[in-house]
Amino acid sequence: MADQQQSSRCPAGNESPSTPKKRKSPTTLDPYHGFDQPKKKKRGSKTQPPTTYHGEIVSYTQKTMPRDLIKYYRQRHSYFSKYNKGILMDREGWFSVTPESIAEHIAQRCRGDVVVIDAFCGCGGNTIQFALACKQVIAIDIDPVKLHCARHNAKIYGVEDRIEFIQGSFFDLAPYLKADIVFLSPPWGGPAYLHEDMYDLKTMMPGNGKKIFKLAQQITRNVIMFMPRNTDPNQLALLAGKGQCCEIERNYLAGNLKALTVYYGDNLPNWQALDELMAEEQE
Ligand code: MGP
Ligand code: SAH
Repeated sequence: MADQQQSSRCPAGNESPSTPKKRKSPTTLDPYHGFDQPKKKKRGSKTQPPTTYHGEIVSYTQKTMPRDLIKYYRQRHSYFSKYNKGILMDREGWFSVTPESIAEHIAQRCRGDVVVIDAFCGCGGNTIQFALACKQVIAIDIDPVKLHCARHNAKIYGVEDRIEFIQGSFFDLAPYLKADIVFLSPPWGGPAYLHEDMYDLKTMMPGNGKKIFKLAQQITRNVIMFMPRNTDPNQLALLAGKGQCCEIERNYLAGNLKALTVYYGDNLPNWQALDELMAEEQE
């Protein structure tokens, strides 16, 4: 079945249809610091040691993949169509990456001469698609391992020259940034986000979803949030503010609901772009 995106246009306040692994804070701004080249294969040894960066495995195989992440490994080509070209992802990257067709759809809704901040870029699933559709991307991640993977993956897609990678916390960097659109896909607290019937924005890590949204709104009113599929839609609508609209889009992959994307702002939702894109996607 083809990937589908469903949208609901909902006024604020109305009923609408619809912990990341802690790492020591980085001591250097050089995302290549500590890069461990894969060791040369010893004569007679059968298995190649995995590629690591700062001691983290960034290149898993079916054999080295932890059992709890095997379901993600099976979906590898839906995350990156160029997976076989040497895509790198660390453990958290595997269960957080936005599937390529969904990332492409979101980016195409923003396409044009615009600068986009990907405030929590991870291994680059969204960053790469924004770079393919938009003028420039500012890709931020607190974790140097993620930035290393994202930069490497962007090279595979030939878009690294349109991305400025910044290592740091979005909370610290936000007051200094300018852009037309801010995209937010923060950690949801790991795959356990589905344990609750309804995901509460307040439990979003780091901090609180509302706080992250308000910070992004100080950069631009055009904010996109990538959210768990079980998020309370009322909470999402209320973020838009009294009398304001937002759009809650359900993102499907092969018929399975994967996530919600919420569009807020003066230029988003862009209904005309959405209508054009839906027509293109149905062709
Ligand atoms: P999932 O529900 O953990 O896995 O994540 P799966 O196998 O796709 O779902 P299943 O129910 O079909 O088995 C679904 C999607 O949500 C992932 O592909 C990611 O795009 C996104 N996602 C998941 N997590 C845990 C996070 C997260 O912490 N942060 C962000 N930004 N995205 C996440
Ligand atoms: N959209 C991404 C996945 C994002 S996962 C993709 O498609 O690949 C969320 C990311 O937020 C993780 O990589 C984590 O390292 C990062 N992160 C956590 N706290 C952060 C902070 N305070 N500032 C910036 N990035 C942060």
